[in-house]
Amino acid sequence: MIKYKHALALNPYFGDSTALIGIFPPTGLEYIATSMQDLVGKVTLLDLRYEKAYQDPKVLSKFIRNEIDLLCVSIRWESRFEEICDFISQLPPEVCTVVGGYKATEEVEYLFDRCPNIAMIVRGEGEEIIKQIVMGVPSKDIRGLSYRENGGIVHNEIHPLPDITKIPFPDRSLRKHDYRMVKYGVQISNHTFDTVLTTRGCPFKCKFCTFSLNPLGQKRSYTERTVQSVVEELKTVTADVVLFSDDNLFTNPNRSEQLCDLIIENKIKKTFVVQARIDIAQHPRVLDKAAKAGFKVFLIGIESPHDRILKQLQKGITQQQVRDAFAVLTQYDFYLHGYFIYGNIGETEEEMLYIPKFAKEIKLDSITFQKLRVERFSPLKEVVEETPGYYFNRIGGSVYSDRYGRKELKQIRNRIRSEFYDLPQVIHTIRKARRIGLVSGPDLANAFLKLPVLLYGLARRKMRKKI
Ligand code: B12
Ligand code: SF4
Repeated sequence: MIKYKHALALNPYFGDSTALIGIFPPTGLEYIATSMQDLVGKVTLLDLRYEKAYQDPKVLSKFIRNEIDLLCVSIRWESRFEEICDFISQLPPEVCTVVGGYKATEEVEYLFDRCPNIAMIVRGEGEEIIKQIVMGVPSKDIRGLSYRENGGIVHNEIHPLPDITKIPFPDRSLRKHDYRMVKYGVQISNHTFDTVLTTRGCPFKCKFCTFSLNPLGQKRSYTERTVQSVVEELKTVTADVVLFSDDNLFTNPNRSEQLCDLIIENKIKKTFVVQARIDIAQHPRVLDKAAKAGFKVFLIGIESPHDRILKQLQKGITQQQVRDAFAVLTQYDFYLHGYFIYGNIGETEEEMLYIPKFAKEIKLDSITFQKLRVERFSPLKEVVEETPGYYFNRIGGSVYSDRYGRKELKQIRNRIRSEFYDLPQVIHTIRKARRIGLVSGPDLANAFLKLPVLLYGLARRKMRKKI
């Protein structure tokens, strides 16, 4: 007997902030929709970024009232959290509403309080939990579930992490559209985008990072899918560009090599984007194969050019190792993007401003740099709390110090940006992106023609931030 006739899996995010750029599908929600699809009458997957009419909660509520008996919402980001709460609160209270996701797991009590229509919150990885919900297992027997009962909230014990070798990969046929790079309503590239997740967890223990800590503070054990199943999934992907959204695709270089071999053997022709550590430079054979298999963009966590700070962050690398790694990586025609953190404990302005110089010395094509942040379970939280003069205003927020407050760090950020992204660098970046096929000539011409719309969107966003 099927308990729910029609479940709606809803990605509630839309809008035009950086965090909401519509480029990648909601991977976690797609895993959930796929896991429950054989156990309910029908699943509809709705990504509000692409559903203008349903961005109006009244229109969406009408659809839900008419069609839906189980509403499943994914809340993943800190960004826009309050707007998402407002939006969910306006949806029909009579329809059973389950939410899950990284941010939902961090904010269980708050969400129940803020959104009276939420009936259940799934904490952590939800594939097995949602199956039990739709099969009608009593709430008290579902581990990982928080739910309302007799006017109170019950939190069941934690669910064991699911075995990712047994979880079905996202069923792309549930989607209604392709994912494209759209910014302020302007399509930046003709390419279509997708994500594939081949492992979960990361064995490293960098102090600032909560990637491999699930939002319950548990270390997510590093687990691999078989490379064969990854290739089976890739065969269902129609997008031109695929992000391997693993924390680090090269944690196990032998496996990465096998994956490249299989991609080549199966003639899968895509542009692959990967998140990596510099350690991959020690495996030139894997890099050769990665280049052949279509790996073109490497997103690499460098974090700092300074050994003292790298040590403090427990990154497990040194400046010299970064230099040696880039001497190897720049031999390939990869697009190399580096992530940095500034505003670290004890870091001086001069040290922060070395980031753009260093990034140019090692020949990075582009960089992003973020202020040091403290997450709920980040090991760094204690260090900040114990260091005189350093503080943070909220969990998930930036770390400031008496010497470097919001204003000072903003000025430093602007200087890092302008020193790295000078005109020659911008020209280099665009040329490289074009040469390796990330953007085409017509894409650039189109973006240029739509420049006024892009600038207007940017200005509106800045205004909104100031308010
Ligand atoms: C890949 C990735 C990205 C990709 C996006 C991929 C995508 N598909 O959207 C990119 C590179 C674009 C990205 C960007 C950003 N990211 Co990111 N990203 C990740 C990463 C590494 C993996 C996410 C993932 O695919 N996980 C695997 C899936 C299966 O897990 P999941 O999403 O958590 O879903 C499971 C559960 O949460 C739950 N679940 C989820 N939804 C629902 C719904 C229901 C109904 C139920 C029952 C269950 C459920 O079940 C799912 C299946 O197990 C995570 C870290 C991590 N290891 O999780 C950070 C992470 C999610 N990102 C984070 C951040 C901050 C960002 C940025 C804001 C960074 C920035 N400053 O620009 C941007 C903004 C993204 C945006 N909205 O556009 C934070 C979020 C923290 C927070 N509370 O806000 C994380 C947790 C990293 C961290 N600890 O800092 N990111
Ligand atoms: S920064 Fe990268 S390598 Fe370090 S723990 Fe996080 S995901 Fe792993």
